[in-house]
Amino acid sequence: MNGYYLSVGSNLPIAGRSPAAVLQAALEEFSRTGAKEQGSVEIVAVSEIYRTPAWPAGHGPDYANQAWHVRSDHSPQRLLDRLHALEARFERRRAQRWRARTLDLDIVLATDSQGDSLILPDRETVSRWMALPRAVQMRRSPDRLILPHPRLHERGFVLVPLLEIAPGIVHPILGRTVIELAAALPPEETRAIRPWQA
Ligand code: A4P
Ligand code: MG
Repeated sequence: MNGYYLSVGSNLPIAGRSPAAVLQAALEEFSRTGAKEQGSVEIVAVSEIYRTPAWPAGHGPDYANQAWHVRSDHSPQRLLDRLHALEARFERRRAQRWRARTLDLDIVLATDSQGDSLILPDRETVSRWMALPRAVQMRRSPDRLILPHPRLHERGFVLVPLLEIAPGIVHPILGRTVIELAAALPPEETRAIRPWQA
């Protein structure tokens, strides 16, 4: 069994449902279809839903963001395929990088059955994606699964929810825990993040 930590986000309503309601519906659908498909998927923990300003600043309405911890015997690629199918059921359209979206499901960290963090496809490739300058990030997106997610350590909207459910998980390239990564963020990355209901 692998452990998967997902960062889930939405900043467009569907059929009158708010982004937070979209995340709740996606979680229900994910648990329901998990039971029907081959291989098991178990939801271990789910964070609060947070309201986060769109990143980069000015790219659309606030997001609802949440972290999910899932245990599964799916390979990382098989799980990602399922997440893409779920995004499609929630009317996700892929057009331009970082544009507003109804549902985005990213795998940000994965652990093997021993609890050790996975690196995919290899350390060198992940390090290269992590080092990509901002202007190039905007133009290029990976055509294969990269783990940990190359931008995980930079983003308040990922780390704040993750902190609730995975504080001690170690980033296998940076050698730092989620607590340490969150503490190292510049204050402006987290200042405006608050619980969705507040
Ligand atoms: N891919 C590679 N590695 C992964 C991974 N670990 N998890 C591939 C998920 N997908 C991965 O992703 C592009 C390609 O990356 C896919 O083909 C997949 O196989 P995508 O979901 O089609 O495109 P995207 O969502 O634009 O890219 P990505 O990387 O998910 O975007 P970001 O960088 O995560 O930005 N602001 C706030 N406040 N909250 C947000 O949630 N999200 C984004 C999305 C921008 N701004 C945001 C938020
Ligand atoms: Mg994505």
